[in-house]
Amino acid sequence: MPDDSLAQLQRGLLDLDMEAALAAVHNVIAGGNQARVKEAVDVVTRSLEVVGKRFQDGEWYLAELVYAGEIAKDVMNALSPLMQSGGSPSRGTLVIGTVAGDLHDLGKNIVVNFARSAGFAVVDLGVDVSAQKFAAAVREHGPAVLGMSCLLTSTESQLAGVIDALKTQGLRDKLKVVIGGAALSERAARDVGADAFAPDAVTGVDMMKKWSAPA
Ligand code: B1M
Repeated sequence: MPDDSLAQLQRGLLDLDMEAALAAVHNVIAGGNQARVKEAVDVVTRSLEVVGKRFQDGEWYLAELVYAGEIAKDVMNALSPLMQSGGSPSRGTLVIGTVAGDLHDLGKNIVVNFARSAGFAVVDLGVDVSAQKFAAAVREHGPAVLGMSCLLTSTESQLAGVIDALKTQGLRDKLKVVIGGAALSERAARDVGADAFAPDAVTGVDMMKKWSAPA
């Protein structure tokens, strides 16, 4: 019988059916196939684009956006252990968080999982992280890379605030800064003085690998 778990996962997310989505993801996990795990992450990402479009077009309201986010979070939490298949950290440290005022974390969490899997020690500061908290974590952990996630146009200015705080404290030259998230672009990276914009988690972690010592 063909395995339609990924189609079922997509239907679960877009029909707001938590039970169906979780049953589908558990089938994927039970299969133990790493490539299918990556495909499942892609299905979640693509489905959330549809969710965002429905919200933007007024077809769905905040309640639906919130619930779709909760389903996606539970699905990603289930997949998370399988996304961290790497060995012991050897590439240095990544400090990462979502900027102040922004509570979106699904994309950041994917970056965290991929980075751990690639051998980075990751310090995840969570969401709604102030410039001072980013700077304090950089001072404390001395990372090779600082990653910031930002999904809201209204919080884009926070990125420059963090980089200013790093400069003021003499920390900016000691690390690379990468930004990512739906609100951003390469232009945003140039404008705020980041080293790079990552359109997706794989590209972001590939950049980090190039910047850091080889594993
Ligand atoms: Co909100 N939301 N949301 N939301 N939400 C967006 C972002 C929006 C585009 C939807 C829309 O209108 N089309 C819109 C922002 C518009 C704008 O500012 N331009 C929006 C809005 C308006 C809002 C609220 C203001 C709604 C309201 O309250 N009226 C509110 C804000 C709350 C707040 O943060 N203060 C809000 C709330 C929420 C939920 C909490 C309900 C939920 C988030 C749940 C959670 O994250 N735990 C949610 C969701 C789910 C979305 C959408 C639908 C999906 C986001 C997502 O997780 N995508 C989103 C629509 C969209 O993005 N098209 C939307 C999947 C994820 C894997 O992708 O995060 O882009 P993404 O990450 C990718 C890459 O961008 C990249 O790698 C990831 C994987 O490849 N990446 C990095 C991300 N960070 C990176 C960091 C890196 C490198 C790469 O290095 C550091």
